[in-house]
Amino acid sequence: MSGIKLVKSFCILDSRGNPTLTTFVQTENASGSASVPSGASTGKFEAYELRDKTKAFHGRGVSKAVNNVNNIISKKLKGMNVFNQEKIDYVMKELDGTPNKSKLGANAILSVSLAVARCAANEKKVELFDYLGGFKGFPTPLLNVINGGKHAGNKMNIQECMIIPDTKSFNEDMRIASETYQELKSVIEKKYGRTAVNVGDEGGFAPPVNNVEDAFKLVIKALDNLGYSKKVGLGIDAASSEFYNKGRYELDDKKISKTQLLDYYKSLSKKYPLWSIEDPFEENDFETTALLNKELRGRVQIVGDDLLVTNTERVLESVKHNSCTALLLKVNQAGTLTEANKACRTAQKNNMKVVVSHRSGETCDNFISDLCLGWGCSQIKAGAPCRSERTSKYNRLMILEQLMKD
Ligand code: 2PG
Ligand code: MG
Repeated sequence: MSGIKLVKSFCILDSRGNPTLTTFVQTENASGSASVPSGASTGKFEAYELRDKTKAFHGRGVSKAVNNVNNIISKKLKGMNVFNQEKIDYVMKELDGTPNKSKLGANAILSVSLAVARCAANEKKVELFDYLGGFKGFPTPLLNVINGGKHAGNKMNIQECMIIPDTKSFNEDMRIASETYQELKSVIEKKYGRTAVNVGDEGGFAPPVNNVEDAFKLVIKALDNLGYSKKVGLGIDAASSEFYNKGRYELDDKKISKTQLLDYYKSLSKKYPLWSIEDPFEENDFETTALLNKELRGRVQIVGDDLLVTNTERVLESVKHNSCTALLLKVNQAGTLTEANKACRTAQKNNMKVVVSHRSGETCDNFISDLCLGWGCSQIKAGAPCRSERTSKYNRLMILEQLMKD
């Protein structure tokens, strides 16, 4: 038994310059801290992010959430065994008492939940991934190299165009990713000029492309120049709820039906080496997602993000319909480590892959890298191989792989 002595939260800024929380948990012998990320294209069914909605920080302040940790949660957790993650998460969930953590805020609760795990690992003097379940292999990275949708100022509605290097080593994957990223920069600069190599929220470029095919062509040119076309697949996050409006999808200046959108994905998968599609249809549509999955079965991974929101019931709904072959796992969609773990295990038990994911608003906290190893998740999506809040996740895994080889 190692009792919690102190729980203390602070307001810091995330990668978009918006406030978020970092929380410290202390026992007699150890301490641990964690910071929470924040999404822009958030799913309707995610746990609730508590914001002050006052003049400070344009309404995005987190002082209520910080106070909830320091004045309410901390009192309840004092003396509790830091190794009893499930009980601690349960107590916070009960203390909140709402179905979506809207009273205390999922951001407040998650910051404590993650810091408790870090403190417990430090108390045991083991690496976080060991504490979370032990090493189970390195993931394949999905790197968002061209940003669109809510994360950029261009006209591409599809939010993310990703490269998926898939060699036998994580460091080799990252070398390919880094080289491709730099080559892509030259390709974009040649075609669109110097101003087009500015980057979006996740570190990917945001050139003035009109659609995802324009983006694919740029990436394929970069891969061809380097001779990597055979080693690297493409992925998209359509984040389609963002361009869904009253039964139609407003894609590339056209209003199309779900059937037309399905045909569009099919044609993309025939023309390009497309390995993964995330949120192809809006966040309630398990059925059309299942239709697409059936049509592309085995060839293209179908990932549920806004559709599944790291929620066990929604994962089971997907299993029932056969909608997704992979769960996108974001700890802040669930609000506690225990609930995220349950969604993860449910997906894995049902033969789904799990893609551990960052948010578009991030900090340099790399908790998710350890989580990916400890929970045996086969993929990680953490943005471009650029900007420290993105590379901190990849770098942790690069170092661990190099260490394990020595
Ligand atoms: C997504 C994420 C992360 P956001 O949609 O998958 O890339 O974006 O954090 O804005 O929801
Ligand atoms: Mg997404």
